[in-house]
Amino acid sequence: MYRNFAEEYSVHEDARAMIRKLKNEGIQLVWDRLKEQEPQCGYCSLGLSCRNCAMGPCRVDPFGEGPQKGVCGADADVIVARNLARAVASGAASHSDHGRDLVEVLSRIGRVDAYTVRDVEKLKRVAREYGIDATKSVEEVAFQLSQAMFEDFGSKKERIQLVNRVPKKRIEVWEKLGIVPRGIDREVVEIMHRTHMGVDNDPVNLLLQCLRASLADGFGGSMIATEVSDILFGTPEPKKATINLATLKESEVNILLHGHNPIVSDAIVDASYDEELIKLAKEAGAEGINLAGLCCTGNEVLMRKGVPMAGNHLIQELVIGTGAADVIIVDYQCIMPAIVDVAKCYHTAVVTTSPKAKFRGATHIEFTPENTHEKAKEVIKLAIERFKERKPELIKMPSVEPVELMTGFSVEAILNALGGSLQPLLDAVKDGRIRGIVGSVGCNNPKVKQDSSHIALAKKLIESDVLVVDTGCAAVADAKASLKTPEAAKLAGDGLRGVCEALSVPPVLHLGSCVDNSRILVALSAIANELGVDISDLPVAGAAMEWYSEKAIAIGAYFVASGLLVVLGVPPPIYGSKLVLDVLTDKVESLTGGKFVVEPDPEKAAEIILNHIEEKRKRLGI
Ligand code: SF4
Ligand code: MSK
Repeated sequence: MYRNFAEEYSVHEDARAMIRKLKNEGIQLVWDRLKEQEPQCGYCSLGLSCRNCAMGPCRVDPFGEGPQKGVCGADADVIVARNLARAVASGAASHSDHGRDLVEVLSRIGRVDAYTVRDVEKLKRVAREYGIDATKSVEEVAFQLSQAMFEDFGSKKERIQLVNRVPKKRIEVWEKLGIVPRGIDREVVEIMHRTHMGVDNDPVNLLLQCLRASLADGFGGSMIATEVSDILFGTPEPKKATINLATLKESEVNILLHGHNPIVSDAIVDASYDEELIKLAKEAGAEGINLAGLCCTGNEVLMRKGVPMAGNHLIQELVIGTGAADVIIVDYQCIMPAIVDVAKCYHTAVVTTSPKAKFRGATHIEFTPENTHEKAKEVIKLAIERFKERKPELIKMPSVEPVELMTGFSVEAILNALGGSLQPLLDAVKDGRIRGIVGSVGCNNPKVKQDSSHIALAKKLIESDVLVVDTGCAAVADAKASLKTPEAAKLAGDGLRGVCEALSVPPVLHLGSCVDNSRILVALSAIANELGVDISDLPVAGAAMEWYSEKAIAIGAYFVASGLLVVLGVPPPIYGSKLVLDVLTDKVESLTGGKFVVEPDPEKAAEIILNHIEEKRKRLGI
């Protein structure tokens, strides 16, 4: 009998129950594959391997005994910086291509019936920022805004539009460093050019381009994704919902919504109310149609529609193990190819929807803005068919109750909760009831016990009167630990507790998905503008304790470029270069006011953040 590692892999009983079940059924999981990979390549972990050309692949010996240069002559500093830059490019490209897909839908408003503008006020507000006459028809304004946003992706502009939201002082910092993003695609392409053999061989120059491309993500691709999602699907408002694997209902047809972009999932939510489909489900023996989210697509529909959330990144294989997941419909990003293999052991259909994200062994049902209604119904019908094929002997739901949470804290919703002005929040920060604000973001990584670091960090911070705002998988982790209910205020220090109780809000606010980290940038820019200071002066920080994705590197980089201290709980592959490490964890602070700190221990990470916040408070004289 092999050892079952469930308790070591996750802090949650729903996950542990499924790990035990799947292991007993002999199914390989992400943690098994990690073990198979160990020991992982030391050169790659340090960032010291390069395969950018056919003279290589090359490696630099970190102990100074073997080769110190690649075949072309690139040394450790250049190789590490180039690798990091390519990771930032990939992360920025992922968020931004997601944003572009939304702009494409925006450009078709009035020409396709599946989509409409649900927040006209926001459409007009954002259009005015782009210098568009917002008095025209909704269709015309939507079209013009889409065209203006497409321009942000190109290479004709000197600066993308939404960077103008930051304080003037911040723009000046970026101008001085030559890192104002000019075009979203342009900055990503320029990284790919500069990291080709024989182009940019100055590691510091490469790192500056990393910051520029990351800003093109934060204030470009990601911010556009958030703004257009709000325009099309509604700006989130506070609402209650439930979370964990118990949100799946054994008696209903279960459809999991996985990936990142709300374009498809929003249509599935609408179709799930279709009387005829509900009737079909009942004829098949189900009590109804139940939806549950995974990862950031889950966050999108949770924030806007209160759709229950099954879990975050490391739950995606486990959810299939309930034996009650009839369809997992995916768009793109963070979808492990392994789910197709796990699904084969059950009756579950994995449905891919995007021409740019196909999986071998999955059912491909391609969604376009023109066919969305019809395809959404097709997916639900497929789920009903699969429901009939369930294998009762393989069904086992975890014996836990769904956890309640409060979600929907867009910047607009936070302002509403504050009575329309930032002043009450600023007063609480000034008088010390709230010591500071921390954005806890990013993924799960099987190298970290699932959710343990996210939760420990959030608890320590709120206990110390620091307001936590979270997104992505970190947000899901905190919600499962019941930190997103107004009652969780009793875990906070006296000051934060008083503020939360007065406003009836949780001490950990859910701001949304990964692209919604742009909401944090918007909020911090507004606070800094209100106080007449730079973002880097604020008592704020970021943390990505369990990150795995290149997107998280891009997010961390745009936080640092914006002047924030960012704690990473998983070491990035930069330790092969003293210079790169030194720049990113120290020297960059004198340039942007922000820097990275690598600290896997959440207690120590919290200490570092709290000291940083107190230091900033002292300098602000508050
Ligand atoms: Fe080797 Fe240089 Fe080619 Fe990289 S670019 S693989 S270091 S020769
Ligand atoms: S889904 S990027 S695992 S947060 Fe955005 Fe989660 Fe990280 Fe994907």
